[in-house]
Amino acid sequence: HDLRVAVLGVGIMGADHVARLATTISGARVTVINDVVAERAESVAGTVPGSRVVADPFEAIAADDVDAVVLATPGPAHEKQVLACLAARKPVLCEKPLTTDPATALDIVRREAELDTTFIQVGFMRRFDHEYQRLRAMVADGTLGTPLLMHCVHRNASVPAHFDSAMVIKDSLVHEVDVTRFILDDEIVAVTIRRPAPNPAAPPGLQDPQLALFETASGKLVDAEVFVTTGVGYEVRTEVVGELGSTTIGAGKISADFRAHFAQAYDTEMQHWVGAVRGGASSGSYVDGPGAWDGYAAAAVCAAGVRSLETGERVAVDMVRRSSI
Ligand code: ISE
Repeated sequence: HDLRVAVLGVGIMGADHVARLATTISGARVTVINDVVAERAESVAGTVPGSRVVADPFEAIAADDVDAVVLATPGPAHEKQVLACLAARKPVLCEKPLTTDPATALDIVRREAELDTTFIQVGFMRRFDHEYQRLRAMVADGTLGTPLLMHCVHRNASVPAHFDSAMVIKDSLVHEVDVTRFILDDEIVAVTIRRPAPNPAAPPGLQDPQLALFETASGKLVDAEVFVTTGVGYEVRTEVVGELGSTTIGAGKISADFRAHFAQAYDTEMQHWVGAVRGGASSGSYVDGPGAWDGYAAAAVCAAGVRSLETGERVAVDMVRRSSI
């Protein structure tokens, strides 16, 4: 039978996932919908025949008509909800960030490692974008030679009113953190965040834009502009500079927002996840993509980034070795 999916959190991202599961993805259907705003949950459930609203997120996770869970709730809610999925042995696609701090992310990595199966996939969907996959292949197959530098641009037309300067790092720049790890197959060991004069059109107190510099374990440097109040559109560019040449993806592509911009990536991510969950019981893994470790590494790098934003200093990334798990 189809995979029965609960979607927790049906704001912008979660509602998009519900629509995707209902119209685009094969082999799965939404049976349970949850949101802290009851009216929003009812409204979205009304668009999905056969789905029902469960008001409590933990009851939704444990429900008998739920095989797997998509978490699109706010970041601070992820820790307890992911742990509840592990306790119920329910595969979970957790939207980024895995959790909002390294310590809780590391605890989740360790708790999952105690189980006999991998349950957690993290929603770093750019890894499923065909352009990013082409770029990674060019690095992996040596077309560019030894990668030396990456230059990134990540622009939003606007962000929600509650967005603060730390969220520019933890909610937006986090994608460049994961893309760096994905493309270069390397860990980030230090972060420097610089604060240019803020955009006069940015809300008071929001440090926007920000300029990040990542240093990787093998000595590469990655710079990233993150600018979330452009008032223009959604734009993401990534250039890899190697010893034999350079390649840029995303140049000239501007969209209304991230859902439109990365629609193919979100669709491919969700279809691969459904396939992995449906086939996972025997393989010992319900994951086809970034997992809890990737969520922890991103949280550790973002924590260093927020520290650097506060101090103006270069901050070393504090994270355990993967071999210690
Ligand atoms: C959002 O959560 C995303 O994941 C988008 O990719 C990012 O551009 C946006 O700034 C975030 O708020």
